[in-house]
Amino acid sequence: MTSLRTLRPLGLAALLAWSATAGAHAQLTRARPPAGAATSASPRAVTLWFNEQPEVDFSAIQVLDAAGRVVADGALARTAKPNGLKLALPAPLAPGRYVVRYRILSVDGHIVADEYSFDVGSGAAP
Ligand SMILES: [Cu+2]
Repeated sequence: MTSLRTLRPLGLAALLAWSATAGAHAQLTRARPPAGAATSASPRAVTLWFNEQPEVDFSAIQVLDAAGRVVADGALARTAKPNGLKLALPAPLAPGRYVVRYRILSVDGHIVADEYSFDVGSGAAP
């Protein structure tokens, strides 16, 4: 990325104004497992893709069980495909409902946070 110091003040202001009006926050475009999914077996990882590359060092993904306990929360890896972040699960997930909670830093400096749920095991209690 071009150093901000090389931008003249007017250019920087214009850039920031453009970012604001363009709504340049990162947005979730794809997830595995996806929101609302019912997987027959535990996934090995949770992977989220965005419309731009999040700052991996300033982003977090957590997986919580139905009781709200954090079952996965660790270092993220970039995916081979662009704009993805991957959280490996330390152990297989028992059948049940899980929440994926994420908080990522967009390249425009804004924090984007959201969550969704998925089920492991067919016939998981709602
Ligand atoms: Cu933004």
